[in-house]
Amino acid sequence: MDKPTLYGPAYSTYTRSARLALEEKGVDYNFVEVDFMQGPMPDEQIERHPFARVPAFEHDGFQLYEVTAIERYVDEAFDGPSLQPENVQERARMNQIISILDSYTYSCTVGQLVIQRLVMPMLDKQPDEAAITAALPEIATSMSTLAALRGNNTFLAGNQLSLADLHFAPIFDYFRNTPESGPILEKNSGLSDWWNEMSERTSIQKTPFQPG
Ligand SMILES: N[C@@H](CCC(=O)N[C@@H](CS)C(=O)NCC(=O)O)C(=O)O
Repeated sequence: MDKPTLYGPAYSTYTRSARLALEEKGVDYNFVEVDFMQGPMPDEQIERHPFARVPAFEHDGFQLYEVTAIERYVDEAFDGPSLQPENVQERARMNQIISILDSYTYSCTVGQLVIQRLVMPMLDKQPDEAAITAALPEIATSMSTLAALRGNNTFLAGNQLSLADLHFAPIFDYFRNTPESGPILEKNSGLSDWWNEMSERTSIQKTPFQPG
């Protein structure tokens, strides 16, 4: 079988989630950087992903996009530790958390706060403070909900690492670097404990947001 290939920028949260799954499984893969920050989404990427998003994935001629589909494929197609719990309730919790992240958390946390607070200054643009203020209530709800669902477990869906952790970690890694995270994490210290555990993992350390 060929080595799989992942297409996307290192700075993308969803690309990093797919990389984390590949790293945790111990899969040897090609990583092709695709930039959409300095210009429009490249045509080659739109051929791979008709909705002009990242990441995209290819394995043995099989092409796939949508990050949760990629994560599950990686978990199921390759040897290595399972990233989806056997226990049906833990698996349902994992699926619930991934759905929360995609439906609510990503857009307010990355789409609003991170873009405005961290990315706009890098592009020499002013952050939209009103957009940040408007995003904060849903971010607070997201973080308190995720902390409560984790409870006293080591990981988000139980005591086994799962795709829920890999889906959230890149979002959290940006979030924790915004000043707005301080008061929210003070109230949800379980998420900081979770990150302390996650940040020790080789997969996290091997997938920095800056290509290198
Ligand atoms: N539903 C897609 C969402 C992917 C997505 O939104 N990726 C972001 C980067 S993390 C992106 O491509 N942004 C480019 C844009 O919105 O123009 C998936 O699950 O893969």
